[in-house]
Amino acid sequence: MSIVVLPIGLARECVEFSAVRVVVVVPTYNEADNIVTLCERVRTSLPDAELLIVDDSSPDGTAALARQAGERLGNIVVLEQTHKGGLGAAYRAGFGAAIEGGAEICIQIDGDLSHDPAVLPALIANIEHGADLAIGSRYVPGGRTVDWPPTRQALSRWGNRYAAGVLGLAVNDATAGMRAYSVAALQRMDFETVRADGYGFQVEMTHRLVRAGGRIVEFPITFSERIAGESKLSGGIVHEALLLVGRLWLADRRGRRQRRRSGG
Ligand SMILES: Nc1nc2c(ncn2[C@@H]2O[C@H](COP(=O)(O)OP(=O)(O)OP(=O)(O)O)[C@@H](O)[C@H]2O)c(=O)[nH]1
Ligand SMILES: [Mg+2]
Repeated sequence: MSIVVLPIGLARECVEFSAVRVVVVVPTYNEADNIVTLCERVRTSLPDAELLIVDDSSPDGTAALARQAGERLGNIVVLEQTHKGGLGAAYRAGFGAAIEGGAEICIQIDGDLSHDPAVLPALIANIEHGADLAIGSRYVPGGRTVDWPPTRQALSRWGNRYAAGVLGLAVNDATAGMRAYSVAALQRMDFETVRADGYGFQVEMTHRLVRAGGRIVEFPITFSERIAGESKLSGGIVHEALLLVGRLWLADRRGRRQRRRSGG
């Protein structure tokens, strides 16, 4: 496993963005109350980046609002899926389309304003300086969550400790939804075959990248509870993430045995 901790807090001025094609992938389901503000804030933070909204035909008209925002702000593409297929499917479709369009860095950010787009240049700066994945992390010094009830905080914090401990990830916030990936790393880790949805998707992606020898940086962020719209967190998503950790642990063990048998 190779995790290189690069200097965090790299300022926007360190990096010349104009040559790098950045696509910001935003999965949305019923985010009509948030999507326009999110588009405006991302555009302010990253004037040249493309925004790719992956919407699962939200009944509240999120996609139409995103398209209208695109007419005003420019460089916003809406990828409409036919049905609600979950977070993992939305990211797979979004990353695939971004790469096909020539992206060199893929960012992911939630559409509910829980993540502050002002942090995005710092995540990009870390990729520019050699990281394969820069995570906007709540659980490194300087990171925090605001307005989450204690039970939710405990579930997230201990869920992360469990996943990192069992899988040996050496990552503090493997479930984080605010990230930047280098496209070269995404291609190397074969992201289309990542199966999990919900928080599990983030954990499986992190595990894949660590096993592929990827370099990961965690950059401290403040995560705020959504103000508008409804959470899609369900018991099923938590259950999936717990089972996933077991599945990945077994796969690691099988891999180690096979390598031992073949003398590798
Ligand atoms: N395309 C798509 N987006 C989804 C789906 N489920 C959730 N999302 C979006 O993914 C992002 C994160 O989802 P949230 O509902 O905020 O879920 P969460 O962050 O796990 O839960 P909270 O912290 O309680 O808000 C938001 O932008 C959602 O709109 C889905 O099935 N398809
Ligand atoms: Mg959320």
